[in-house]
Order: sequence, then C-alpha cells, then structure tokens
Amino acid sequence: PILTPTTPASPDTAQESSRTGLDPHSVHRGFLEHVRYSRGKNPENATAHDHFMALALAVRDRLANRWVRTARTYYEQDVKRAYYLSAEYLLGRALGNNLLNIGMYEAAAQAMREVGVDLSALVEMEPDAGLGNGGLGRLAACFLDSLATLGYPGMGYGIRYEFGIFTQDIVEGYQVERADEWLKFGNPWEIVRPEKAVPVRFYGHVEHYHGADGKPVARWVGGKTVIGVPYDTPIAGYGNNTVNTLRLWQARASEEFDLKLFNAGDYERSVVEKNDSEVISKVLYPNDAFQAGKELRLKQQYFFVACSIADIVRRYLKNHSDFRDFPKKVAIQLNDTHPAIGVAELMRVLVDEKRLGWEEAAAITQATFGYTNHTLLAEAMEKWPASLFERLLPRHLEIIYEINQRFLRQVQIRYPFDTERIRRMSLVEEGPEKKIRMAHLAVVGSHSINGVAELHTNLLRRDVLPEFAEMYPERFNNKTNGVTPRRWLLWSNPRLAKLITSRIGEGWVTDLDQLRKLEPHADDAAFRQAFAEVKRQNKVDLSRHLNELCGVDLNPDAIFDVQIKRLHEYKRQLLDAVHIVSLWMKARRDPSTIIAPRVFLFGAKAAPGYVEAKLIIRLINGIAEVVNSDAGTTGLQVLFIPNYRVSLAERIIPAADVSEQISTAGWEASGTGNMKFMLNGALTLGTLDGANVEIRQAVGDDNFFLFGLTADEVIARKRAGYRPREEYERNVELREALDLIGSGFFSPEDKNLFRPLVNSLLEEDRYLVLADFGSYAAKQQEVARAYKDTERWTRMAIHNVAHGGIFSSDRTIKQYAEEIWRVKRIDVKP
Ligand code: GPQ
Repeated sequence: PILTPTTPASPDTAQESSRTGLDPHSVHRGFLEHVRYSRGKNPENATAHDHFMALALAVRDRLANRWVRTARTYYEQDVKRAYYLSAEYLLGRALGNNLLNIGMYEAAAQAMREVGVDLSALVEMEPDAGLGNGGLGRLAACFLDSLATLGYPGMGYGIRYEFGIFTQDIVEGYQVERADEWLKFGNPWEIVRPEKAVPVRFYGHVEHYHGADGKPVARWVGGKTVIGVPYDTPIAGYGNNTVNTLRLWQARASEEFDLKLFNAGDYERSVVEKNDSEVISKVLYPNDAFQAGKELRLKQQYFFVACSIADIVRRYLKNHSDFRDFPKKVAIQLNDTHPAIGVAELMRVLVDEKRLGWEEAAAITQATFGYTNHTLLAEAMEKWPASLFERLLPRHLEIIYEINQRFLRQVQIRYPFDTERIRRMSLVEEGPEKKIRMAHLAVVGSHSINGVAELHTNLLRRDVLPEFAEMYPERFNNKTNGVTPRRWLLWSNPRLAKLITSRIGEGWVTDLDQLRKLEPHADDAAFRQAFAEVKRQNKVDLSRHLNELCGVDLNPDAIFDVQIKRLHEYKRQLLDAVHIVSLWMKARRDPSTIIAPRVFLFGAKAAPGYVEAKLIIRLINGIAEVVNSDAGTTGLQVLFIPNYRVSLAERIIPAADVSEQISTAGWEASGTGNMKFMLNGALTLGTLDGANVEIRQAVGDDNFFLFGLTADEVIARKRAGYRPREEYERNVELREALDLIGSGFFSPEDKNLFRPLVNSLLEEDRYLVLADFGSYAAKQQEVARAYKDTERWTRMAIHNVAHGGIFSSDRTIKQYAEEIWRVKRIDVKP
C-alpha cells in the first residue's frame, strides 16, 4: 500500500487531538510520527512491517498512561497482589486484542484507511507470541486478560524464551520442525528494565555455622551467577483503565567474557560461560504434559522462579519492614509444578537471607502459595533426581529434606505405624535413584490445591493425591477453567459478536452469563437464519484462507468437523482418523451411506521426540491424500492444517460445526478448546472427560453428542483385562479400516509404515480407541442426521452459545481471587 504523506485531516469531533488520543486523528498522527521517529523511514519507503511496528508503538503509547497509573494505584493503595508463576504463556497476537480492549479499533482502522493501509493486513504481520505448548499456556494468557478486565492487581511472571513453540512444516506428510524466530523483527510491546535485573546462583555449596546470636546459619556460596533481566509487556483490560504487567525474564551472563582468557588470546573459551548462561532462556521445551527430566529445564524453572520471588520480595519491602504481613499482600499461584521450586526458594530467602525462624517462614510460605494441578498423567508428574538437585541447587535440597522431615513427622503423628503411607507421601521417592516429587512439595507448601474441572479435581482427590486429600481436605478445591470471551468471541468471531450484540446488547463481553438472553431468540426464525448465515460466512472465509495456505478447495456446505489440539495419544486423534477411513470405505462401496458431506479438519503439533504422535500426523496426511482424491463421489474431505497456533485457532473455531473432544475419559484434565467451540456455536462430540462433563450439564443432554466409556468404566475395563483384539474381531467396519491402514494403503512408499500404530492398537490400546470406536461411529451417524435438520441444528448451536457463560475465564478468575488469593478489584481512575 502507498502511504499518503498528507498531514492528518483535522479532528472532526470537539475532542482535541492529543499525543495519545484515541480518536482517528491522533492515531493517524501517532502512527506517522512512529514511522519517522521510531522506524526512521519516510512514508514512501516504509514497509508493511514498518507500518505494523509504527501502529503497535502508537498503541503502546496509548497503553502507557494507564500502565503507570495502574502501577501507582496498586502501590499507593498498598493492595494485595496475585502473582501468577507460569513457565508458559501462549499469548498469540496482541495488536488486535489491544486495540479492542482499549476501545480504539475503529479509530485505528480509520487512521490506517487515511494512509492507505489495511488494518487487517497489518494485524496479519504480527508473529504469534508462542511461549507455551498448549492448554496450560493458553489458560495463563486468558487469565491475564481476565485479571486486567476485572481490575484485579495481578501480575504474570515467566520466561522470555528467545524461541517459542517450534514452527511446524509438513513435508511429504511428515512434521518437520523449524525454530520459531518470533523476535527476529523486534517486539514492539515489551520494555526491558535492566535496572531491575536479578542475580541468580547455580551450583556451589552450602556452609553451615553459628551466627552471632548463636543460631545456626546456612550460607549458599560459590557456584555461578546468571543475571535475570526483566522484559515487561502491558496487559490491557477490556473497557477499563487497568493495564497489568507480564514480566518475563531473560538470562544474561554476569560477565560478558572471561578477561583473563581473553587477554591470553583464548577468545573462544572466554565466551563459553556467557553462552552457558544465556542458553537458559533460549528455547521453550516443546513437550506438552510430559517431563523429559533435562538439567536445562530445571535451570529454567529455578531461574525464573528465583528472579520472580526476589522481585516480589523487593516490591513488598518497599513499604514493609518485616514479613508478618507478607501473605496479606502477596498471593503466589503455581501453574502446575513447573514453578514448584518456589516453595523452597521462598523458604531460603526468608530463613537464610532474612533470618526468620523456620516455623515462621514455613507459615508465611504456606499462606502465600497456591498450587494448580493440570494433569493426572503419570509421565507428566515432575520428579527430579536428588543428585541433580544436590549439584545445581544444594541449599534447596537441604530445605526440601527439612520440609519433608517435619511433614512426615506430622503424618506419623496422624497415622502411627503406617510406614507404607509415609513412603507414599514423602517428598522423596526412594528407589535405585532418589527423586524429589515436585507435586508433593507443591502440596505441602501451599494452602490451596486445585484441579481444573470438577471431574479432574475429584480424580485428583481420589486417585492421584488421596492421602493428601484425606489429611488436608480443606486445602483441595476445584476451579473449572475458562476462556476469555474478548479474544475467543468478540475478536475472533466479529460476525457472531455483532449479531449477539444486536439482540442482547454488548454487556455479554464482560458478563458472559448474559448470553443466556439469547435463549428465547432460538425460537425466532429470522435470528436462526442470521445465525446460520454467520456460520456459513465464517466457513467461506476459512475455506478461502485454507485455499491460499494449502491449495485445497473445501466445500463450505459440508459439516466442518474439527479436532485441533496438541497431538497426544490420549486425545485420540487416531480414533478420529480410523473412523474417517471406515466412513470412506463405506462411501466407496455405496455413496448413499454418506448422510451429509463432511470436511474433517485437524491441527496439531507433536512433541519432536514423540514418535507415535508424529506417525499419527503422517497417517492423517496419508488418509487426506486418498480421501480428497475422490471427494467428488464421497463428499468427504480431510485436511491437516500445518502449524496450528493461536492465530489459526482464531480463524478455525468460528467456522466449526462439530467440536471433537474425544479423549479417553479420565485423561483430559479439563480442555479449554471445547469451551471456545461452544461459544462459537459448534456442537460438541465428546466423551465424559474434563470440562466436557460440565459443558454437557450446561447445555443439556439434547444439545451434546455423547459417546464412549466413562472414567470409571475405563478403569473397570482395564482391571477386567481389556483385550482390544476382541473389539477388532467383533466390529467389521473397525476391522477393515485397521486392516487397510496396516496394509500400507496410505503409505505406498513404505507398506509397513503404520504397522506399529495398528499393532499397538491391537495389542495394548492404552487409550481404549477400539473400545470406544463403535459408540463413536454411531454418534457420528447421529451428528450427520442432525445436521440435515438445519433448523434443529441451528437451535442446538444457539443453545450452546446461550449456555456458554460459565466458561468465561472471568468466572474462573473471580473464584481464584475470592476463594484462594483474597485479592480485591481496584478501580484505576482515567
Ligand atoms: N496441560 Cl500438566 C497442558 O497443556 N500442559 C501441561 O503440561 C499440563 C496440562 C493442559 C491439560 O492437558 C488440559 O486438559 C487443561 O485444559 C489445560 O492444561 C489447562 O488447565
């Protein structure tokens, strides 16, 4: 686009144009100023990227006043703050969201039109901030939005990974990973604060002696020091003046290079230490709900937690002289066990550095921390070898042993002579290799332990931490996840948002329960038609985008059946895939078996080391190639969309008819994609797992396609000796689909490629794909029949939207704030 280098048209409103005004005139001027003074360009030679940066900086300018005012308000009122510690933040893009939240989207669009720039094209220039793997990281991002929107004094702490979740290419059907260079062209949102850098120690040893007061003192000395440098990102609330902070730590070497080596001419060795230090914040570990047990990962965890706690303590001490009120001013939430070392770190700071007695420090620590568990998967439970701890964090190991000794003494008093219980509850797992159980540390160090959906919390109490739930029942509670309606409805689905607002006003944006007011409109044929038209338009838009992206031509009249989430066996993309094969085989024999044409969409990244998951991606692509070749006769299409990420989800979800939430019951802690689909008028095809249970409760049995074993039935089936081969023998359609996959039909270049997948299904089938296949296939038939009845389908979809209110992360955050953190909403004055 050509930038018209005119001076902005004078403001047509009475409002005076100001340096950071939200009117088009001011935005126009701010943009041009940034083109010149921040980008150093003439309007004529500014690139599209310059335009993006200039507009983003103009928006940041407009956040700045609110940002400093928010900080000042919190400080002056000495409010209690909630600190969210998370190794992951899956933020996605910020430009559109910020424009919308501070109410300047229209002004920016007009200002851009005046200079001949298309705002929606600028939005597309921004790389996703992909500092997370999946649900856990995206939940943290939704929580930040809700904290700011509700006006809570909340702050996020994490790591400024130089490389976020990898970029996924699909090459000949296989996933190929590339580095995510999200910072390559600069990040307009962040502000670095080198003056607030924090030193962090690693390795070294502990000295014990007696202080002047005769009390024992421990001193952690020696080792190596790394510097944590904070980068702050503003988090704007919707429709208020609150701008909170996400503070991400980058690792910097404490010494640029070793002068002695440098002077001796050994340049290479002189920078080794620098590289060793700075690698800490280099890259996000790409495993979702899986612990790889790498030393660098433990370094990352301690690095950001130590920086954050030092920062929190520094802020507290600005206006307090002792620690008595610490829990009255500070709540720290642990996003899973990734930051659980914080329990030992706060103890170390209070006992070793601030010289508090153990008991007092322990009481403060426990009153400060809350712990959220996000998974029941055994392979995700973090356990670190004690030997690694001893080398890397010797003082923390001592502290953990001391916590454990005192804790186990309590257990012993409560349950005398129960040595088995003590063994199970210990923070230390004995065995060939001693290991520290981070979940137990988090539980013992916190006053609150929560799961993320009703079912998950119950299973956590019953199966994962039963002895802890028995000993401390009052600490366990549920906080069902939620999603922010700003990003996941208002921003991503403007057509639906507009239609909703036209009927019930705009109050739903910050009070999502108001969606209930849509219920009567389901009886209005005109509304149903408008609603269906929105969905159809969204499908056309998505088809157009996917055509540009992948060169496919999708049928927007087909059912858009979508499964987008990380690739994991428990999520059962394989169940979806095997069913597609069986549908296709039937359709080939008799096209009349296809009740309604259907487009199956997948999007998923597999952890780079997860062989089975990568093979499943290859299989889906193999199936797509075959099925798409005769889509004309079967009406079936399959597409694996490469590089699934937040910004793609924003396009896909509004266009979905069917939301596949088909994990083996008892495995998905909550799920949050399920909530986004529901809010966008897709119907859920799902098992009774995670928050699906609550979604079904909310919409009612008639508006949810349920299939599969329950969590208890899954356990019973396994206990009774599950034999998947019997399912295979029993079900002809299943058998022929598995046989076709196993035969190499979808991998002509290597006939045996998918044998391991098929064999594993026939021999073990850990996730009961075969056991649930029959009921899944039957339910899919019902879905197709229901879709044919357009009026009824649309009613069901409206019903889903109308009952989606409780899945707002605003509801979730209010519950955390009131029941765990005890923090209050603060009005930030304009
Ligand atoms: N989850 Cl432990 C992740 O995305 N990554 C993780 O490392 C762990 C959990 C997910 C979980 O699988 C989903 O069911 C939840 O909805 C999500 O966390 C947020 O709670």
